[in-house]
Amino acid sequence: MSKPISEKKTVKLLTDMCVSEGIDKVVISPGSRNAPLIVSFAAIDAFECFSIVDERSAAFFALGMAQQTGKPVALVCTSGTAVLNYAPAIAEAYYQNVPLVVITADRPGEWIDQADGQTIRQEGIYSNYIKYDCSLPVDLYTPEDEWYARRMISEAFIHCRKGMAGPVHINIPLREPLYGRTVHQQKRVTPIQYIKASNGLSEDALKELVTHSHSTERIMILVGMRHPDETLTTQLNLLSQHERVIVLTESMSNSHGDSFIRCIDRIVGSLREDEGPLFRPDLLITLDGPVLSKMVKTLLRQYPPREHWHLSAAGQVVDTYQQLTRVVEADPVKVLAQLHQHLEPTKSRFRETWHRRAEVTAQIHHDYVKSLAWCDMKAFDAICMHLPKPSVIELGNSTPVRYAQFFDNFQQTQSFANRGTSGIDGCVSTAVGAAYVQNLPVVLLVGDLSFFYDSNALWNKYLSDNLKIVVINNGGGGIFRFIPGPGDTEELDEYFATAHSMTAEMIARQFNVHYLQSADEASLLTLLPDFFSHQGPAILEVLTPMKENGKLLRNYFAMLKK
Ligand SMILES: Cc1ncc(C[n+]2csc(CCOP(=O)(O)OP(=O)(O)O)c2C)c(N)n1
Repeated sequence: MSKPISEKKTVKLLTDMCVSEGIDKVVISPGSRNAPLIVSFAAIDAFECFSIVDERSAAFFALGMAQQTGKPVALVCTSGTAVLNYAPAIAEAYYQNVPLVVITADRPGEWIDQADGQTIRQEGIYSNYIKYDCSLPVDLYTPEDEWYARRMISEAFIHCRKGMAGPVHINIPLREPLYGRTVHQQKRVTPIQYIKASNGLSEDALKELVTHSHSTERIMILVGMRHPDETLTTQLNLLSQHERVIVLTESMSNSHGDSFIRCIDRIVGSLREDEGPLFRPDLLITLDGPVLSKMVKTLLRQYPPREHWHLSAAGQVVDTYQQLTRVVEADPVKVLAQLHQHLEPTKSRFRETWHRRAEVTAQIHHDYVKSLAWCDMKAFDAICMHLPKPSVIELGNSTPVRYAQFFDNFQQTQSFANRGTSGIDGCVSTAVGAAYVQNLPVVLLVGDLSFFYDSNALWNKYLSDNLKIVVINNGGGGIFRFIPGPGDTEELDEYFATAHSMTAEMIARQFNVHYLQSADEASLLTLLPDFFSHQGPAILEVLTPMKENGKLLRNYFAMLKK
C-alpha cells in the first residue's frame, strides 16, 4: 500500500510523471509553499532526496550530479526570491547542456502583485536560459485540466532531453491549505514518448511501431494542411492499399490518391451515435499541419485510438486528439516508407468500412446538391465544376474553406488557406501575393466580410492577370447562421453575422478590376466560363440568400445521417 502524500492532484501527477520518467534524485530547499512537493517527494521510495537550504548552492549541487550522470536531476523550492536564486545554476546548465528539472512552488495567479509575502512573477522567470517552461493549473478540476497538465509535464521532460540537453522549468501554483495528505487512487500515467529518428526509425523503435501496427487491424493516417509533396503522396498511396489502413485527407492536404478518403466531413457527419466505434482507429498516425475537420477531431476525442504517433520533422509536440503517445522527430516520408516495408497484409474490414460509407455519402451528397434551391452550397457546386484545370485555389476562412471539404473537385486541386491562425483579415492579400508568383490561375473563394475586411489588398500595383476572386456574398458572416449558439440570440444579425446589403461592385470599379455579378444558378453557369477566361484580374460576386444557407447546410447533415 502506498504512503500518504500531498492531497494536491497536480503534485500527485507531477511525482507520478517524475517516477515514469526515471527521475531518481531530487534536491529540496525548505519552504512552506512547496510543502505539498516536499512531503510527496520525500515519501516516495523511488526518489533519493537531498536537503540543502541555500537554493543557489542547491541548484549547483544538482548541476554537478546531472553533469556526471547525464540524467536529469529535479530541484524543488518555495516561491519568491528562492526561485531567483536558482538562476545562476540554470544559466550554467543551459550553456553546458546539463538536464535539470526545476520545480518551483508559486502562489495562485490571483495573489501575484497583491503585497503578499514571498510572491513574485515566476512564470517565464528564466526565459532567456531555459529550454521549456510551463505553469501548471492550480487544480485539476476537469479531464481537460489533467490532459493539459500531463502534456506540459511530458513536454518539459522531452525538452530536457531533446537534442542538446538542458534545464526546464515547471512552475506549480499551490493554494492553501498546503499540508493535507491522502492516499491517492493509483492511476497509470503515460508520458508522451519522444523518439528522434532523423535517419528513419532505429531497429528498436521500428520493431515497436511494427508490433503496434501488427497487433491492430485499424490504422488511420490523418493528413492535415501540407504543401504538395510527391514523395509523401507516393508513400501514402502505397500504404492506402492495405486493408487495415485508411488515409484521410482534406482539401489543403494537397495529397491525392484513389484510395484516400477525401471528403471526411461527409462521412463523419453521417455517423450515428452508435457507429463511432466502427470507424475509430487503434493506431492513429498524424503529420505536422493543422487538420480542419472539426468532425474528425470530435470523433477521435470521443473514441480515442489506443496509440497516437505524431511524425514531425520539427519534433513538434502537438496533441490535438488528447491521446498522444509518441512524437517521432523524423522526415515522415522515411518513417512511412519503413512502415510500408514491414506492414504485412492482414485481413481487416477497416478500409472497406470507410470506403463503403464514402460511396453512400457521395451519392447522398450528389442527390442533395442537385435538389437544392439557390444557396451557397449550390454556388459552390457550380464553381467547383468550372474550376480551370490545373489551378491553385485559395480558400477564405469561415465557410468557404469548410464548403470545399464537401466537394470532390476541391480535393483534386492545389488548395491553400490561412489556417495557421484562421484569421479573415488577409485572405485577399495572400491570394494577390500567391497569384503574383504563380503561373497557374489562382482562384480565391472568399466570403463577403472577409473580402471587405481585406479589400485594401486591391490597392496594390501587383495584381496579376491570373487572379480570379469569387466573393460569395450572403449578406454577412454566414457561418454564424450555421454554428450552434449565435442563431438563437437576438444579437445574431447586428453583432454576429453583421448583416449588410453592400456589394463589391464599387470596390472593383475603384481599383479597375473586371467585375461580374450573379444572383442565381443560371446566370452563374453562364458567367463562370467568361470569368475564368478573362484576360486580367477579375471579381465574380455571387449573391446568395442570407437566411437560407445555414438551414440548408443543417439539412445536408440531417440527410447524411439518414
Ligand atoms: C481577424 C478576424 N476577425 C474575426 C474573426 C472571426 N470570424 C470568423 S468567421 C467570421 C465571419 C466571416 O464572414 P464571411 O467572410 O462573410 O464568410 P461566411 O461566414 O459568410 O462564409 C468572423 C468575423 C476572424 N476569424 N478573424
